[in-house]
Parts: sequence; C-alpha cells; structure tokens
Amino acid sequence: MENQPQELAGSCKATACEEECVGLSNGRPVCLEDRFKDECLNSLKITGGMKYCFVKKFLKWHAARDSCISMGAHLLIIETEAEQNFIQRQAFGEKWWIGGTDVNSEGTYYWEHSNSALNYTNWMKNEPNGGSRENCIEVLYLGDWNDKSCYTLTYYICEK
Ligand SMILES: [Ca+2]
Ligand SMILES: [Ca+2]
Repeated sequence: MENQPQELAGSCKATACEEECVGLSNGRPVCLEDRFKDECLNSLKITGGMKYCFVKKFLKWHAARDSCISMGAHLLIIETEAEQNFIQRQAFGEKWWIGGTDVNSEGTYYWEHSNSALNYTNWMKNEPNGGSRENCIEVLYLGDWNDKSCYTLTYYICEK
C-alpha cells in the first residue's frame, strides 16, 4: 500500500490526458477534462471560447467553488454585458452561485478565482443589501445579481 501513490502518479504520466490525470478508475486514467464532461453532459453551453456548466446540485458557495475546481474549472466570472446576456438566457428560472464574494472585505466584491475587481456588475435594484450576513453572489431568476448568505444551498455555474 505504501507504494500506491507513486504507482498512480506513474500510470497517470503515461496517459494522454489533455489536461491533468487525477487518478485511476479500474486501471484506467481519470482525466480532469473527463470530470467536466461527465458532470456537464446535459448542461454544457459554449460561447466565446468558454465552456459553461450549469450544475443542478444544491451546494453552499464554498462547496460549489470546490466542485468546479475538482473539474478543472472555476465558479463563473462574468466580465461583460455580452457574457451576462448569454448567461441569463441559459440560467433563466433558477438561482445560481457565481464566483464573486466580499468575504474578505465587507462591501468590496471581487472574483475569488482571479482575485480581480468586478469591472462589470448586474446587481438587482437595492442589492447588494446584506452587509456582513450576505457575502456571496447569486444570479437570480431573471439574471440580476444578489448578495446572499454563502451558506445557502444553491445551484451553481462552472466555467472553463
Ligand atoms: Ca457582504
Ligand atoms: Ca441581498
């Protein structure tokens, strides 16, 4: 058993994953890109060279973030009005976590994955309104943004 991690690493290296080999399943390599494909089989949308995965699982914000990372992706970062418009057409009728938070500094939102400021925003009227109780951004039914408690169980959108 002691040697197993090394053997796994060796087997992974010998394979032809486009991205990273993250382990073996029944002796076959598990590629990062396959995790994304498997998870997004029925929800993958592609535009502007980016892939968007609409995950209909209820998770808290940090767990959603980790789930995206485990697929070699990240929680959605919305940078332009065009991207917002694309997303809200696909996201219509549900609420979804995206990758913005002000957990580090109340009132100063940023995209956690890129540690960058929000250059584009689409806050709903009177949002953000939650102060230190609401530190994570969700996209609402019609595409507007809301600050929400990060502990709320919500669907999420991964991007890669
Ligand atoms: Ca806040
Ligand atoms: Ca709010």
